Amino acid sequence: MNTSVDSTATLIENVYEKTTAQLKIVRKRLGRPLTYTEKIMYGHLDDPATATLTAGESYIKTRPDRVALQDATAQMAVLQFMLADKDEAAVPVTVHCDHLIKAKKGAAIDLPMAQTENREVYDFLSSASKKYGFGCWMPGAGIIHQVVLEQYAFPGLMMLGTDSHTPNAGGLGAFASGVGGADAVDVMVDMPWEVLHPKVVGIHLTGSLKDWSAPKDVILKLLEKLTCAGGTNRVLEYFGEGATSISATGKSTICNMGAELGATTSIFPYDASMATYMKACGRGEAAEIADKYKDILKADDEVLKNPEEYYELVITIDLDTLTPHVVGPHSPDLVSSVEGMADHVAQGGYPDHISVTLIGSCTNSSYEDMGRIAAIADQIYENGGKLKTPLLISPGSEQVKATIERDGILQRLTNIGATFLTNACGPCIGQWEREDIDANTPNTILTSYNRNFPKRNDGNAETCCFIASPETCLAYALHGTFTVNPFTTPAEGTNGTFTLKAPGVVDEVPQQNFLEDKDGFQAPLDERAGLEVQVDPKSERLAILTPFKPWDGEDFSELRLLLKAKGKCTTDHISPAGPWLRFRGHIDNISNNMFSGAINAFTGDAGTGVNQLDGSTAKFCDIARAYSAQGQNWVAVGDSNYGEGSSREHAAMSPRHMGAKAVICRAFARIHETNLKKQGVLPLTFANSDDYELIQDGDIISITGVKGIAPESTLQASFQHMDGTSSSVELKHSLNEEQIEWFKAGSALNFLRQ
Ligand code: MIC
Ligand code: SF4
Repeated sequence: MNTSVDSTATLIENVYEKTTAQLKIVRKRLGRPLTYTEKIMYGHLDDPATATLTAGESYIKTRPDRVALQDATAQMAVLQFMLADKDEAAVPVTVHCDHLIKAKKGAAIDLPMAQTENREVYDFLSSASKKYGFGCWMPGAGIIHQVVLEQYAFPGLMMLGTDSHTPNAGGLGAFASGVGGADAVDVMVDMPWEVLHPKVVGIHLTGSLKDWSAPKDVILKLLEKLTCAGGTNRVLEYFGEGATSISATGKSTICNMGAELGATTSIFPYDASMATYMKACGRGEAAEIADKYKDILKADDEVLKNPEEYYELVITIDLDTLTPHVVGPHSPDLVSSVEGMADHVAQGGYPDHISVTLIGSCTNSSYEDMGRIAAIADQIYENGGKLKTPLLISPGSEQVKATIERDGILQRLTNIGATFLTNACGPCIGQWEREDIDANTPNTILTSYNRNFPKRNDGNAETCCFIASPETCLAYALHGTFTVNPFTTPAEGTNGTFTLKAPGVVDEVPQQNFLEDKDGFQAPLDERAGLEVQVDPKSERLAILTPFKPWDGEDFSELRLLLKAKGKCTTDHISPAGPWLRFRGHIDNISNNMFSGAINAFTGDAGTGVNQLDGSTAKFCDIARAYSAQGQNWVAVGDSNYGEGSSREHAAMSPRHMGAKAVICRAFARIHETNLKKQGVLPLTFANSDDYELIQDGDIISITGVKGIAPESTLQASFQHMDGTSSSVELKHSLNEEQIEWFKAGSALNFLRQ
């Protein structure tokens, strides 16, 4: 395969022709109308004639069309790909350098600093891209999901990204799913991508957004209805006249944050807004081809007439009456209306003064978003108003940044004091070197990002992060507090007070199209003979991987309990980002962060427990190293929706590297459960969820049934307590036959290399 072919006409035509041919086969088998999600999934099946298609039960194997990797996860993905010994990837692949850039002073200073600081990682990714024929977007070019939207996504595409917000491309009608690096490597080495056949939830949008309400409020409302675990093993498929009324980038905001519900992906059917966007990005040809294949790019008419019959569940959101919302702190499903915010903050005891407002990120940095906040900025500027908080803006890409600069939007925002950060993740992923407050000071920030887990932005557990639409964020920035309703409260201006008006309709896309900026793009090379990947053997940031050991064929006997985590245990709790991002390519060094945010159920403390070898209290990573040094393996116990959040496979690789045999919890989040399976750690759930309560500090655990493990088999665990008593519990797993082979081989990659 020539990997330099990107979203060219040929690739798109090929995808549609294959989808059409495969759907014929599947339709004959099923004899019923299909949702849009099913059309893309079934159009990409590895074996449409025989695949078992039971939503929520069967695993399906599909052949995605492309893969995107971001720098923080690409390092492990590429290191694993190198172990597979291939000359090139089977599908087009792009690498995006976005996560490692720190935000401190603004783009002009921060970007060159990042280029120096992360040089060896960028050299590694750039040299690997050259050797294997990947496209590589260098630092400053933009955030993975925004660049994918601008350059590669199209309706009907199926793609994987090593980042949980990959579903952002659903705003252009793509089935785009976030996965760990090992899943991406499967597709890169020409193996199918296997996933539990998701159930499809229909989200019926009626009416159209009014006044201050924005696409963000649609997904915040859904988070209120479904909560963070509500999308697990589900696809959220939007439809209705409300869906058509939202711009493509607005749709992307909604799909992007479907990740906060744990959804496999989120998707909108093809419509005119998507064609408009692709044309403005210089991809009018993609829209023309999509127009020819309209029928496969939406749900069948029968489905839309009787949605209740064909979707697992239908949720209706009336955009006419939807009001602006704010979520947080610490979880994206803690939802309040703007009207209720003063009470919400008072009841929670959160600081009501907003210290900093941050707008942008992969979620909300479109041309339309920037236009809407510029319309608010004009009112502030013209009335001589002053923001009560600093305003930091992270554009999603150089294309957006250069275009808003050309069109005067950037100036309108700097008029009110906005600082523009690099086109990168920055404060969204703990790469924010804050200078305005001292470490550990309780404070509140407001962002238009997507995640707000503790320490997520500035590494300070005392920072309460709230999330809202860019419009709502800026309105609050004018008042600097949650105690007032920013839409109805007058603010001081030079000639008396003024009250903000909703920004109204602005251009969805620039009238003169986007300024194309491919300066930061290293195109895939066709001539690659003799090229080498650069890794310094003495590096503390990158280390060539050694394959994990295969399973020894025995049941697990006398394992230590490393930790019992209580409550939310996201991948940010298991393997935090921020300063640790620098070790994403070095498995041993990054493992020093393992479980540092996890709350010990026995003490309520984060990141520490008792080392049963000497009774001392220590960091979980140090205890694990001590157990490993004695040849003792261990188990981690978790609560519900364990591993929610990001796709980082480090949250599975570190436990594996440090001696974990199994993780046992009430329920897993999808990506993390797969990551554990891929790396050879058994993900197990309590058959009786209340058995979680039986686990005691210092337990010694033996698990039987590992030897005879088979799809749907159960395992038995005995927890030997320190007081001499013991508890026996039944455990379940969700491994299928092939996944059991991964476990036996020691990892999916070992299995592939056999
Ligand atoms: C995130 O938003 O949490 C991240 C950082 O983009 C992660 C990926 C990572 O940890 O590198 C994600 O969403 O998957
Ligand atoms: Fe980057 Fe934040 Fe988007 Fe993750 S959510 S890709 S860290 S901008």
